[in-house]
Amino acid sequence: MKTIFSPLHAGHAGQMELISGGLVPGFEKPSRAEYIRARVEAEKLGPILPPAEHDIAAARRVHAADYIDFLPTVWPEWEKAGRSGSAFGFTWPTRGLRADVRPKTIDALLGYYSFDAGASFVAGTWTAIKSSFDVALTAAGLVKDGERAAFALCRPPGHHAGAAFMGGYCFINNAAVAAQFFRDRGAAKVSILDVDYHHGNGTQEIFYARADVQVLNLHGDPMTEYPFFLGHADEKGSGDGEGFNVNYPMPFGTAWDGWSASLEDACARLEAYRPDVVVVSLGVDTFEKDPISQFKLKSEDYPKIGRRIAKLGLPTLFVMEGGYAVEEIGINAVGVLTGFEQ
Ligand code: Q9C
Ligand code: ZN
Repeated sequence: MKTIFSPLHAGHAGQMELISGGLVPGFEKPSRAEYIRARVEAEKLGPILPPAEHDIAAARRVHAADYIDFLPTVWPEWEKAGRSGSAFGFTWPTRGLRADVRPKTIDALLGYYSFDAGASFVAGTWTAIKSSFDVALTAAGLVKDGERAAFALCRPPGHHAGAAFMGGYCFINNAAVAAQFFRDRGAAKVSILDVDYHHGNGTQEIFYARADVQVLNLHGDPMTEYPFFLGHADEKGSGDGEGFNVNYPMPFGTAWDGWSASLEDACARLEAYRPDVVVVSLGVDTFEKDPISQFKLKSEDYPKIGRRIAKLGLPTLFVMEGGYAVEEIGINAVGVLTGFEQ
């Protein structure tokens, strides 16, 4: 299959994140995408092509217009305020506070448009976000035009970004944008299968009240795992969307046996839904050596994931999400793709 990749991701570098009592260099770093790109080449998965530029209007189909307009202003406003380092918020409108009044300073706006301090900006961040969006839409275009599958090597990732919030290393929800792109170009139904270790809270929020996009999420139980405040099994969709959101929270230590049982159930739900196309939010932070995760999948498990997804027999877009054991991220992500092609 073809891989779409942009070198512009590399400008999103050196950003800091808040974790375990300190400010540390972000785990979501450029080498992640470079390891994957190198492995695509080594495994001869197929050609690696640059993205075509797409109108940002496609992002407004799933995100609030004011949120999308805000993103390119962050770094310039941060510099105007005399700041350097990483731009992130430190105050959030939680229960009992006013989330309905849009504030006016950069510090307040960063809090207003995020749910954590995990999506910080540096000088090259907006360019990288836009390139990741272009990567997703270019790969989606290949699948729309008849390719069996394509790989959007997105960086930064997207599944924690909601209609009007960023967080968890995510700014624009690339998988959601791609799903909407398929809907806008003739697909009646789309399924998003999110296999990243963390719950895709942004994807769930975007499609929660919709029946035309089924969202299936396999992840660490939010009772004890980030992003904590969404992803429980009783979240099944609302209104028209009732029954079209499915969560599979799993405990720390889950290995292939438990994880693949959830995958099997999710695939059965997906087959019953009969979508025209599948978008896979492909995170490989389920890996046993991932530095921020608690599942126990092994490198030999990833091709099995790909084979099971291939058995669905549907056009498939793979969108890169998380995965932080940089040595093995390429082996595991490309393992899913080569397994799919077997
Ligand atoms: N102790 C993605 O995989 N920090 N985002 C978690 C865990 C944020 C993950 C801290 C993790 C975000 C796309
Ligand atoms: Zn993740």
